[in-house]
Amino acid sequence: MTKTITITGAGGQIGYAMLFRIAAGDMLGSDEHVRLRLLEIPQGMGAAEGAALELQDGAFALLDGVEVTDDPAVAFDGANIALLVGARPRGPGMERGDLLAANGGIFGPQGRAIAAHAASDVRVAVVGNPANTNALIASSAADGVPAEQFTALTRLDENRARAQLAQALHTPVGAVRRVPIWGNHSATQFPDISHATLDGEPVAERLAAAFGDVRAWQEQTFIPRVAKRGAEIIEVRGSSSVASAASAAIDHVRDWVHGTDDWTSAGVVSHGEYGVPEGLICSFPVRAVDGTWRIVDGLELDDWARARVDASVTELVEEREAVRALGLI
Ligand code: NAX
Repeated sequence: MTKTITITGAGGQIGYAMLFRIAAGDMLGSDEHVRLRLLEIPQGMGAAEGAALELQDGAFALLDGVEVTDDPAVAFDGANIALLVGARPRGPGMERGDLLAANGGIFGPQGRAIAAHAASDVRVAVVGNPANTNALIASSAADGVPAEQFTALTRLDENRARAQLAQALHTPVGAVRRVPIWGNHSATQFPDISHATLDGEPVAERLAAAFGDVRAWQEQTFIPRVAKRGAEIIEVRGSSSVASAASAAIDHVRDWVHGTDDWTSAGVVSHGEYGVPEGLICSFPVRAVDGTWRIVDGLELDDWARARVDASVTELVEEREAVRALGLI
């Protein structure tokens, strides 16, 4: 049966980078037909309509239709997958409260439209920043939809972390696994290499041989490089991460639907795991089993790692308090 995929902000950069890969089957597989619903605001409609024309010209065998709309009720009708990419960027002089309020005005109504119109099995992945708290706002507004169906993208951070670790170990990235992101998709995130493996073997000794003081390397080089990679891309490319973000969003949904053979990372609702307050959308090490994210349990966090996780979780708590004070959740 054809799957309905809704992409918000589809006329933007990340939208443009993901549409053609989804139509080609990179997300749901080469035997799954898709119908795309592109949601934009009036100013973005032209770009989305142009992308729809190009999708038509791609003659994708798996693409059963494309619809462009500025009406969330139409966009989310029957949606099985919703990629919430469109968000309000931080403008000059905008405080964090202003940013959260502006995004609440987007993600609250979208959450309500999802509850009213999407398929009951809808899987929502929020890309638009601040992604974790936007996902929380949408989930809170989506009465009757289990919070487990709302997630925030931290896969780009994980992919960056795995790639940096692979580079440090002079190895192809595919061999490096178990580098989860904990916390918020922000500069406070904690990319954790303490469980990392290379071809299934722990990397600790190799890192010690390469860097001596591995903790110092993590603190001074690895973590800042990963957490500030977005800024580095802007500096070098002159524009924010686009294709890598689209690719990570596709990885996230593909794994969620088809399952994982090892850990990955996703912002998912906390039920109190690892002491993270219940209800926050927090990034954890996860596996996808039977179409559901499961937080990897029983991992040891030493005092240093615990402090890193706590710092990022504190930021998430503050964001939640701010949106609560604004009446957005
Ligand atoms: P663009 O500004 O190119 O595109 C955003 C699009 O969203 C625009 O076309 C705009 O018209 C549309 N839009 C705005 N409000 C909307 C609404 N209410 N309904 C539907 N569409 C709406 O930004 P782009 O580079 O595509 O980035 C999109 C978002 O991804 C940003 O919030 C960005 O910060 C975030 N990112 C998140 C990442 C992650 O890992 N979670 C990484 C990449 C990226 O920074």
